[in-house]
Amino acid sequence: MKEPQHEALAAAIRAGGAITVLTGAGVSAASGVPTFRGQDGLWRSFPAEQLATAEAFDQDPALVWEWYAWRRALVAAAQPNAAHRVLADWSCRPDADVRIVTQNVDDLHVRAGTVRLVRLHGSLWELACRNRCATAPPTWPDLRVPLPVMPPRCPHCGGLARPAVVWFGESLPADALADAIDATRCRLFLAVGTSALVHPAAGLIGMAREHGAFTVEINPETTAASGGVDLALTGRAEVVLPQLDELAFGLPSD
Ligand code: BJW
Repeated sequence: MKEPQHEALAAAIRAGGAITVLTGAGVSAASGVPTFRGQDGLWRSFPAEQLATAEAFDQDPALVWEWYAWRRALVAAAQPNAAHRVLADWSCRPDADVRIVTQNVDDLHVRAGTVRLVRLHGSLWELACRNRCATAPPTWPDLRVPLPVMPPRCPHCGGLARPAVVWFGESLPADALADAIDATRCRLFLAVGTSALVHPAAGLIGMAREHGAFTVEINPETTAASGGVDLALTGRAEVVLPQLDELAFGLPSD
């Protein structure tokens, strides 16, 4: 990758200053985690929009939990890929001001060692009481695969537990959204592996541009964001990010 635009982007990454990277499901594709809206994204022919809602859960908690149990097993067996590792390295550079804002709930950024990570849509590895009972904490970790009881129960009130993720129609965690909006005040904003269809996350790209950031998309496909960014790089995250890393810092990250 020696095109002038890649060299220029690598130079901008090397130059430092505030850099924010918004990630989506495409970043985990090379780890074997299906995207939501890709050809492999359907689970038993259900689009995510039909399962990732409180209404779907209340109608058929066993079905929705089956989807999450399948995804938890798949992610537990997966490993962070080269894209996660490069972003983790950037976030750890002592001279860097790099924040990663992710829509992903798989926690592969966490497992890659990312610091300054904002998780907009929660985590597959945390549960919450569906009834929001007074005695349960807002969320609690549960890494067990498989879960011993399906659907899992709230240990405090005995009612149903739910995955602590953000479903359609639900508000994002206020602190995470505030951190993400704050991160749009940056010099360089990269949107990697997201279809940019789901709001408010998708709106962060335009917000960053309004704040004067140079905005870049990295995606093998054209997306809802492609026309509105300063530079759209066509390619897979696990290929393009290591290339940029090598151009910027000289050493392959693997
Ligand atoms: C690769 C690759 C490789 C493949 N390398 N790339 C404004 C306008 C319109 C609607 C709304 C709006 N504001 C709010 C809404 C409503 C709604 C919404 O956005 N709807 C749209 C679908 C129209 N948003 C909400 O309800 C949000 N809540 C909210 O705003 O509350 C206030 C409110 C409520 C009601 C009305 C108004 C305001 C909550 C959104 C929660 C999203 N939750 C999910 C599920 C999380 C839990 C779970 O995982 O089960 O989050 S949905 C799903 O989509 C998941 C993802 O994080 C999210 C984004 O998907 P992502 O990451 O972009 O994945 P894909 O599959 O779409 O794309 C993958 C991309 O990767 C593709 O482009 C590939 O090409 C690419 N790719 N291989 C790089 N190797």
